[in-house]
Amino acid sequence: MRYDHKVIEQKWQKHWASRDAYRTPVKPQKKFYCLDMFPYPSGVGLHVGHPRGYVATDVVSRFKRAQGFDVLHPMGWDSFGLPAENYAIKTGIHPATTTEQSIRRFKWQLQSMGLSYDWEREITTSNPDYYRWTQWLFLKLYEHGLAYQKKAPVNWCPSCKTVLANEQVTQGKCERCGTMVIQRHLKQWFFKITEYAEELLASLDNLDWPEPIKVMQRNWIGKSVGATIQFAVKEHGFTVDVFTTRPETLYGVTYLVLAPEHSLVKNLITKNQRTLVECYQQEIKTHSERDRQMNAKTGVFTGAFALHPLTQVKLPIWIADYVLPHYGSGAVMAVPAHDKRDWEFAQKYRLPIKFVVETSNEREVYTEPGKLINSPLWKGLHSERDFKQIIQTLEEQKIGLSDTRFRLRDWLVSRQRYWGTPIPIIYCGACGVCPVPEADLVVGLPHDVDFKPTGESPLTRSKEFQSVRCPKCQGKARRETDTLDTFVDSSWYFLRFVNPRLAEAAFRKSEILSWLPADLYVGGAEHAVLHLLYARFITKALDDILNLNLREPFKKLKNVGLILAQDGQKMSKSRGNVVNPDDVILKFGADTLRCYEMFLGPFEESMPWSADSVIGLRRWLERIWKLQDKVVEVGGYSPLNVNEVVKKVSNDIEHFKFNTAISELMILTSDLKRQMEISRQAYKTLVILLSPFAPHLAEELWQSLGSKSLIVHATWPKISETARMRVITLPVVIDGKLRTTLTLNPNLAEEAVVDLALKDANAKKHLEGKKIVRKIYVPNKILNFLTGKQS
Ligand code: ANZ
Ligand code: ZN
Repeated sequence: MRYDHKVIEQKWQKHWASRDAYRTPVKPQKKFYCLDMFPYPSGVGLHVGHPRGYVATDVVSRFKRAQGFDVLHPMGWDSFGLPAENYAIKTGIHPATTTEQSIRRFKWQLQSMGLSYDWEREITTSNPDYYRWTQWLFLKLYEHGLAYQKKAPVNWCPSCKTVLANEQVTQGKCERCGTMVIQRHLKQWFFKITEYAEELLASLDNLDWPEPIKVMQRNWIGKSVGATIQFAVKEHGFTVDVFTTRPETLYGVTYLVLAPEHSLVKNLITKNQRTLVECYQQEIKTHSERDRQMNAKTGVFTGAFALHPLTQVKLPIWIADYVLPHYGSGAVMAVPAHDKRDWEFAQKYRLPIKFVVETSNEREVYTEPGKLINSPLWKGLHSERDFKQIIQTLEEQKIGLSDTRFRLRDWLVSRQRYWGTPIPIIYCGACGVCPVPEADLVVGLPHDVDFKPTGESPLTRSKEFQSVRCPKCQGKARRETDTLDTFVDSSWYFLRFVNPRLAEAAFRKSEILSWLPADLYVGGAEHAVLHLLYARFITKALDDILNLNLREPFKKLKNVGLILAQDGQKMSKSRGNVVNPDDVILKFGADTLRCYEMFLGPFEESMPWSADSVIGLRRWLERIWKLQDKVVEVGGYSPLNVNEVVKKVSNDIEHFKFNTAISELMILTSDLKRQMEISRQAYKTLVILLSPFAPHLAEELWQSLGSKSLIVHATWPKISETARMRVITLPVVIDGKLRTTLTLNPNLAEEAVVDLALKDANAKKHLEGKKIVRKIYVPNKILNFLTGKQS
């Protein structure tokens, strides 16, 4: 019989579905929540890179089920977002239509890989029964002061008349038309993630996450410990606060710099400098924050001076692009001798430079720690070691306070877009900003809307959507027309999987802990910061609001490496190097695709696709298929090290070393292939170890071995149990020389033992052309042959 993957795979996929083989247990005893980052269902379908992570979580899910865990392994669709909307703008096809088609295609592709998702729990973020609860989440945050409105700069293309996401701005220009993008200030909604900055940072330490991801999150949160120091501006009678991480360099300050947007600037400028300063402020408005940090520094003098708090020296106050308005206090004490940016700026505008940390070369900026000099208050102190003491003196002298700042900003969640969750807010002329009452949810996204970009939210063009009664006074009011960032949709979906069909709440509080935190979360490293940080924040916020007893959503995180094209490039439609999983499945089968993707190399590394290796994996599965014919009911070869193999494969799966798990199984396969007869038990072990990787083939073989139940419900071999499998190693000696060993059942009869020995390849070689004149068999000890010349 031929290994016909098409027949086998379709047969078992149907069978598993009809038997609900992957239904999640309702009341888990020993839970394992195995989660994939749910995909955005794009129009082009999956390429072979996508399933790598999905196959890995599938292998782990099957392995855990076999080990007796109750597994939650769900899948869903992150289906709101820009690509569908942009496609709709281009083609006129409604995003709801394209989204539905894409989901159907994605789902079909995933199902054809035999992934063991519980499809009963499928969720779609663009469905009202999901986004109703995203709106509920917004209301909860609003109610607890964690959602608020303020004016914020947005990227604005004056030609397209639209707001652009940062990703749509390249080198300051609009991605579509090339016009220079400007910054406009619009009222926007924010989530107060900064309130959780300290905890988001601190609890990273206890997570089983890849270190590079933790480092990226730490940098993104960007905690800086230092001091805020006050500088008096005598003639105006106020002070300028500056935040510094190097308070010990205070004696080296030679000027101050404010962000051009700083609110004090207008009070500071002298008559002579007014025009210059105002022109500069206008110019800066067109520069993005990134440009301001990258490009050569520019600035202008305000005409005003501040007093040095220790020396009373007059310090000129400048404004410059390199000082950002939303970090620290938006003002800097410049120490050109010890800060690179200040050094460049001082060189350019001929400002004084004063060294206060000892260096051997005062012609260059010195940013390292060292002994303090020219600092009367801190004679002989060290800039780093005596940091605390230095801040203490500042506090005693009442010129500064110990201070900690974070780089993290609040999360801007409103979008002037159509294809997203409507923000559940109503504006009333009399009552102001009113949250939609929970009972009035869902605020449905209207279908017939002109979503052409004009800069306004498309929903403003739906009068029907906008006009509403005020929930407080019943007067005429209007709805918020912005929609939520899709990262809000994905910031809580892992909670919805617990009760995905629940109609009266987002989840049942009492059931959250029966599954969460997710024991394993797998996805691409591109989500290192935003998604993972938002999900952590929302979990903490919901815990504070609802007492969920859950501080972190994902216990263990693994990042899947990319699959590159055969040429080593990224797979992309435009390069024409995309390998489609459907083709591979058609030709070689889903099991081959799955095994190949797991065998490819270390899970977290990028690897090029190799068509040849795919064939190699297919051949391996064929060899396993053919081994069926060698299985005997009684006796037969049983490898001695089978216990070791079980141990190794289990360990490798546990540690995401799928490639070495498979090579271990390949070695076992070769070992079995060398034998004439193999024991049923040995073959069964191979089949079950294979089953997480190649479930269809394993199920087929399992059934042909006469099993009554499904392999997907079978128990993983226990390591101790296989150790007790009674086998012995019997040395075979030919003419006084050890020529081979046999692994066999100790109860085998003498004829059977001799028979096995005569079929052994090594023994055969040494008996070739010879006549056996005597054989001595000592049961369980030795088999001896003496030969004579063949006559
Ligand atoms: C004096 C000084 C001396 C500084 C020195 C550095 C080195 P991090 O570590 O990123 O927190 N700074 C403060 N607010 C700023 C703003 N709004 N825009 C741009 N720069 C700002 O950096 C903190 C340092 O960045 C602060 O310490 C301040 O310069 C500058 F030898 O103060 B420092
Ligand atoms: Zn009202």
